[in-house]
Amino acid sequence: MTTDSVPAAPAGVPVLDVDPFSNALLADPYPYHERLRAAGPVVWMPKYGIYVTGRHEPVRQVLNDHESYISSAGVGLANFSKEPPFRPKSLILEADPPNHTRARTILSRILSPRTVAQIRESFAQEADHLLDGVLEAARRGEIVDGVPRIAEAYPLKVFPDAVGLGSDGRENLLLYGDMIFNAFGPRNELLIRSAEKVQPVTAWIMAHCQRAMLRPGGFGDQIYQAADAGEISQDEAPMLVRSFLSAGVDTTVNGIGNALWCLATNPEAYARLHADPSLARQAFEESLRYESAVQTFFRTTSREVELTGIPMPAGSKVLTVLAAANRDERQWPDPDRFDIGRRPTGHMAFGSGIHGCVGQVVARLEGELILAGIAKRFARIELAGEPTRRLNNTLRALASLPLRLIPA
Ligand code: QZP
Repeated sequence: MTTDSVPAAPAGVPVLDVDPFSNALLADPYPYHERLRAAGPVVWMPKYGIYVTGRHEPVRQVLNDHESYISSAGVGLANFSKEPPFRPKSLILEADPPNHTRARTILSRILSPRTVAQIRESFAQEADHLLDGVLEAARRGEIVDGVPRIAEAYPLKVFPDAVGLGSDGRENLLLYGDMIFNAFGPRNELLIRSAEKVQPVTAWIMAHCQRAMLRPGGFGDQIYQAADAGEISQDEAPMLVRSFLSAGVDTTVNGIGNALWCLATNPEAYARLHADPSLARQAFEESLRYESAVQTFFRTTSREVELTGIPMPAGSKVLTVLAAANRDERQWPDPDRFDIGRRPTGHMAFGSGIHGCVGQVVARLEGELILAGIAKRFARIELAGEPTRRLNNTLRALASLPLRLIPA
């Protein structure tokens, strides 16, 4: 975005002059989130000329009013009615009804609770297999890096298997995820650096959206079956497969990585989980609230609209800070406490409304199975060194998480 395209500060709106996509705020977002919530229900950020909300209630309002706050102008900083999208628009993410509805209907059928019942057994076996290997390493006294060894390994195995991809080249899924989640932010160093490798990665992704690359019966093939049935065109099918490959890996990798970090840094919570592994699902949910993998995304106003009494003109970009809403003291008692005993119903980590995460049943399944499998095998889980972060404009991501896992 060039400086002269940034709108002037509107009268009467609190101003917060920070760069939420700077390395400093991405590395340590919570003090900034507190300032954001304290400054007002909606604030203006002059650096990008955007409205920003970090309180639970206005975030919920924005995400539940898809007519006033549209997605077809992009859910990143870029306004697609003023600049071309960096890649062909997603048929589901960057769409409004009625187009969105057609795509959503297909994906929610493929990712239904019935599907989860069908895949649960194989996902559980894979979790057991992976964690048995980790247990052996722990018995040999090895320090395990929880990021590649668990958080990346598990989703990279089970999800592409379910989509129906072969096993070669899956590292492209992580590179692609890093790029597209950076691309929801400004064209800063992070985006420029992850986009340097974009050409071969995008070529790999698009090639693997073709029907011939997808095992019959898998999630990817089921999209082509929907095209066969006339629900979408044959040209749209690979684009919907692209949504699986865009949204299905980096999100759960970081959801699981962040959950491991929460448990390694909260020994009382881990002790409770170890004593009762049936808390795994709730523990994963609390980690989504406490360390939301997807920290933010945008909407664009379709008309002049008032949010908590603050008028915003048509065509405004509105940043919803999900991670800040998830620690809003107006919504949660003791929000900065990681408490696996709470049921964090209404957290915003999966979004809300018609665009709420369509894959959330699969994400929860993966999180539950990994946390339950760890809880059963290990008496304690401790940091064996300083974790390092992978900064990303949208994701809260770890680069490494050295763990000492003490077998039960
Ligand atoms: C990414 C797509 C948190 C969301 C922005 C994740 C996401 C969802 C969908 C797609 C990509 O359809 O490409």
